[in-house]
Amino acid sequence: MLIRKFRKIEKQFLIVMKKFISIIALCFLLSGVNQFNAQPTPEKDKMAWWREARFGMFIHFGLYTVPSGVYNGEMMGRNWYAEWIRMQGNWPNGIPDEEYRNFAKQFNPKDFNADEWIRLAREAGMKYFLITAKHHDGFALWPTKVSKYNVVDATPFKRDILGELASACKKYDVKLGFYYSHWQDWGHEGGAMPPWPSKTGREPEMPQPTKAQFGDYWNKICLPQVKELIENYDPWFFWFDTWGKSEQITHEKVDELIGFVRKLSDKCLINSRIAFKYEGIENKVDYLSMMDNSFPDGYIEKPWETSGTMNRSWGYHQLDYGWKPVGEMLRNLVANASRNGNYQLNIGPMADGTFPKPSIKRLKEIGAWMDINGEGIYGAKPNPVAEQEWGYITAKETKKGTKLYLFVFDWAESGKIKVKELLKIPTKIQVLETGEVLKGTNLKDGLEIILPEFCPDFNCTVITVEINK
Ligand code: FHN
Repeated sequence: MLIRKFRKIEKQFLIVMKKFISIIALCFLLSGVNQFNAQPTPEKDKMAWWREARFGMFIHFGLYTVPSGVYNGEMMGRNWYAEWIRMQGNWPNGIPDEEYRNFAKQFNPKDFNADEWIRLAREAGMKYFLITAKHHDGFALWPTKVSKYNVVDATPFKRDILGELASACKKYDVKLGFYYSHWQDWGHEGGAMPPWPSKTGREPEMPQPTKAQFGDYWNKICLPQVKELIENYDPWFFWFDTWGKSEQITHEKVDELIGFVRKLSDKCLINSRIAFKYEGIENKVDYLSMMDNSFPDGYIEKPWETSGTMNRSWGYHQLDYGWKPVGEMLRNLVANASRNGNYQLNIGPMADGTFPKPSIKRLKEIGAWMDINGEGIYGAKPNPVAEQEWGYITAKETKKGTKLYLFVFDWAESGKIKVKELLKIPTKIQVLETGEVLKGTNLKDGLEIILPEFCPDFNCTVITVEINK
């Protein structure tokens, strides 16, 4: 009797142990044991789509689009940011407020077609779309109920631009997000003004609102507008914009705004530029925003992005001919992806509502490249080996092991490249675009690959390296 009881207990113990061992084994497998999958990230969080996407479109569109960088025949001063013409046109005094507001009467982008904008973004391989719902000038691209300074009430256009874009985003499965200037607002009483004087010391001092005035603006304009944007359009993310020392955006205000968004939406992401020089902000927001056109030179663990211009201005500037070559923008995208970051490429649509031709051309070229090579970008993990001289690397886990994507930007005259620190033996090396199979040799400090005789793409040729577990 006693023996039978003991056997039963022993059997149960063995079952429990077996289960325990298989759970441990599974954990071990999932945690990854080789060089490439050492840090798997559970992607069941609200950041999953954002990490997967890697590439988005940024749009600066508003009243500043009417003068497009030129006021009374004079190009605006100080810098190329055409959305700053209210302050930098009529240099160094800025355009008188009343005159600037009058641009609303001319704001009539008759050829605006939300479907076309989003289709162009989609065809360029962009998975999300970010637009200036309200920039520093305070003008809103939707019929906000808390101010008449908006596209429906103040312009002959009278269409809810954000509403139309929200529908197009749904149609093309592109995630919508809003830029919202919560700090500077030159169009509403109590909104902060630029923190002049700056380095040049030439600019006139801007009178700043008192704490009470800013508090009033915050409660009557900023918070209600953020609420409207969430309730009307259900955005996937916000891109707030603080970039300098601000007396107004205190830590309390930042915390309040973060809490406010979190309460209204459980999916809406928040970027780090909601604050400036706020220690620990990375633990309160969802992703980090670099400064304009800033590209870090290494891996960053927290999800991050760089917003970059296609020429020098964000808003359309009729005299900005400094269009970047496609290769440069591809390099930005790929470098960021290989270092765990996203890239948000800006377009400044023109006053008629269409994209400038040089930007359409570039979007199409990028799209053609992404059609073939995008598999090494979307959902790819950052570079698991060393940084390389000739380009960048991303990685994907496959059933058999790992697939590395080598983005070769600098085509070596020697006809070969070395993948430093890659010591695994590859099962296949291939050019992604042409399918050409390449030869590789394992050296003691890396894998040497013989490049194809003809370079398939001088912007960036992608080579895949498959490695079994
Ligand atoms: O002042 C703005 C500028 O106009 C533009 O919107 C950029 C985009 O990153 N953000 C601010 C400057 O960093």
